[in-house]
Amino acid sequence: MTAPAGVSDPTGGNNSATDTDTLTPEADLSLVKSDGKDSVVPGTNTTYTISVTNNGPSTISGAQVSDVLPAGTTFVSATNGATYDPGTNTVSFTTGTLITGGTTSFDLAIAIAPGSTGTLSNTATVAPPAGVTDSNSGNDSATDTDNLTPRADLAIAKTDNATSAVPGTNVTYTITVTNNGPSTVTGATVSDVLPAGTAFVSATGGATYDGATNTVTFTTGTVAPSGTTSFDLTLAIAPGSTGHAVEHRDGDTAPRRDGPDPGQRQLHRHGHTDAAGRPVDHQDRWQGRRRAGDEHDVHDHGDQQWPQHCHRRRRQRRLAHGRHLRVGHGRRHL
Ligand SMILES: [Ca+2]
Ligand SMILES: [Ca+2]
Ligand SMILES: [Ca+2]
Repeated sequence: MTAPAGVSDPTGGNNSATDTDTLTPEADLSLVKSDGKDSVVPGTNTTYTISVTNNGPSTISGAQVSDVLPAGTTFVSATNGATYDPGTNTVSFTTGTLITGGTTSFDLAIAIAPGSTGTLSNTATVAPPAGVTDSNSGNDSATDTDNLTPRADLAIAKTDNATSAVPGTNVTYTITVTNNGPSTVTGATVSDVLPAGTAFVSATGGATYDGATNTVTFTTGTVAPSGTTSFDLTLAIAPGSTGHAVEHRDGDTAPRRDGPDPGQRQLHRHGHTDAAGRPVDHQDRWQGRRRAGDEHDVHDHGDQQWPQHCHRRRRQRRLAHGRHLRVGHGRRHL
């Protein structure tokens, strides 16, 4: 400030003044988080996209996002420089510079434990850089919640480890349930309707027999993916049994027998394992009447995944005491 011409200012020291303000950047940061789903399957992964937006008014740089992984999950991967600290079980992400209206994001993949139940909630939170005030804290966190919907491919196999049975004796089947995942299961039920000409003797593993329905029922405990559980079922074969049964097996469908069907015996299987534990996709077996002196055809057709491929046809004559005399041709490819 300077006095007009002709005016003297006796005190020059008070003719200038400076106002200094500390700049206090202010930005409303907001965060959204979603995996785009309402339900997820235990034993699989899910991937969240976590986005931060600067709603202004100031430009910011270096906002911090943190995400503590929920119980029952494990870190798989993250993009855009986000890091995982096992010590704190936390994923951290630092934004670059965000002008007003600017957005940045990263993806976070986690694995959900196969035995998880209920819901899965995962929260991420953004905090402004040091010296920046967030004028609205109500949008700094976001939680994605999914229903956990277990899914499991159950498979069943049943074998007595024999290809023939003698009337008047007992036969013991081992019935094995396999969980091919991805989720853990508890309390799967196996039911086995006993075929005509047999009587229940015993069962292991807590399996029970209901005489009214002629059905054996077995309930599994907890079976993790790739896990198996089994029980043994012993039946008595009626001494005069000349019948036969048609047995169907398909994946995890409970074994079913139909019959007897006079004069023949059929066995039709899908998706079981052979006596050596190898998977067999398909097997058909047909036998004629099984009385001493009768001839009957046996036709086996198996597609065995590793490595056998078997096709066999033979003609046999049944002798006394359950023995067979081969009277026909046979061929077998391995
Ligand atoms: Ca905010
Ligand atoms: Ca979701
Ligand atoms: Ca199945």
